[in-house]
Amino acid sequence: MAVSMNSGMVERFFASFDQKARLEHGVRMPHATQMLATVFDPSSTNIFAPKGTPAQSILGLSVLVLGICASIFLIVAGLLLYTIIRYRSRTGDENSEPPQIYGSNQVELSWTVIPILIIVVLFLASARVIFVTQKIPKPATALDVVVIGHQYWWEYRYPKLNIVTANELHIPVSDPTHPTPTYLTMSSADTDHSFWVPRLAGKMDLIPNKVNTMWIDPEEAGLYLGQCAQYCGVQHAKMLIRVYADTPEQFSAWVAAQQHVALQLPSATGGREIFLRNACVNCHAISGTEARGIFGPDLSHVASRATIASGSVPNTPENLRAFINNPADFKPGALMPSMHLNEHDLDAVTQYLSTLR
Ligand code: HEC
Ligand SMILES: [Cu+2]
Repeated sequence: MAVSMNSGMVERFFASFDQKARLEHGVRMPHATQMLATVFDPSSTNIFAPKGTPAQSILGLSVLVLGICASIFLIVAGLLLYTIIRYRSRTGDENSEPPQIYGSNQVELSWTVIPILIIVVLFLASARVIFVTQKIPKPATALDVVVIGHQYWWEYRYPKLNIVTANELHIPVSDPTHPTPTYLTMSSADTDHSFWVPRLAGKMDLIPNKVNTMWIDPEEAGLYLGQCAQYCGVQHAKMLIRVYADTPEQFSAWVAAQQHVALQLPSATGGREIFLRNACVNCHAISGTEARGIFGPDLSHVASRATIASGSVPNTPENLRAFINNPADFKPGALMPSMHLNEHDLDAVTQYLSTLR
């Protein structure tokens, strides 16, 4: 059967890598290097380049499972190949049936006992990883973050630090000698989501009315990318995750900036008033103003984020303006309606939001 893929589809497929690489590196690379970069780039989502304890145990388990499966495949395929070649039909064969053998205790015992042993090994190895990743005591130095999944964005609350933000999770890097892991308490506002940052840990589901927990401890500062890994609606694919593992200095600077009440620059008064006059306030919160909506991302420090719309769009003034004008241009099916602002109001609101660092 022929695989039908027109050139448009191929282009769009590559364009998705292109966009990802541009977000990661801020530059546009040629397609072929990009493909390779997404496979080998340490800042991509490569499960073979773990940078945290849970991801490392999972890689260990994966290698064991892949190793066992590869050996089974080689033995079975090898025996099959041998039999096919050794007992192929030859000229001069007498076309009679070979002797029939019924029942062999040795053979039956071996194909029962060996698979059971393999399953027991796989079971014990998996159980060990589950215990290692779940049942460890939480150190006093741990940071607590509440993660709430929304169609199609992530809400992050830092209860002890009094910070609410969206889509870009900032956590401290965890030095193995003085671990500062981050404990995530996860739930959902609507449907099932799944938090998956492959280089840091396995997947954890976010389920309405149920609280799940997981922890991450990036050992190297930098940006770790992830993706909602549970189909949650039309824009599930653009529900991306960005985890920034900050050095202690970067992290305290970020915390201090986020704890400030949103800026009220005199130059942005016009845009602020338009924002507060519109239905934006029903869905968005901006600290220090009457805007207290919780249906959409907190915008108090939206300009401090590198991306908008859950990691799917670089946060430039042009993109911000175009997104406010019609979110569906970027995320068809996103739960923010087009607000039909006129050109003047659009410019003013964009200018205001761009000051919210
Ligand atoms: C009905 C609720 C609703 C209204 C009204 C609304 N928004 Fe939104 N907004 C959302 C939701 C939901 C998202 C998240 C979209 C996504 O990423 O899937 C969002 C995302 C955004 C973002 C991107 C934030 C980020 O960090 O990704 C900006 C900026 C924004 N809205 C500005 C506005 C402005 C300005 C107005 C008023 C003109 C407005 N919104 C009105 C619900 C709303
Ligand atoms: Cu989701």
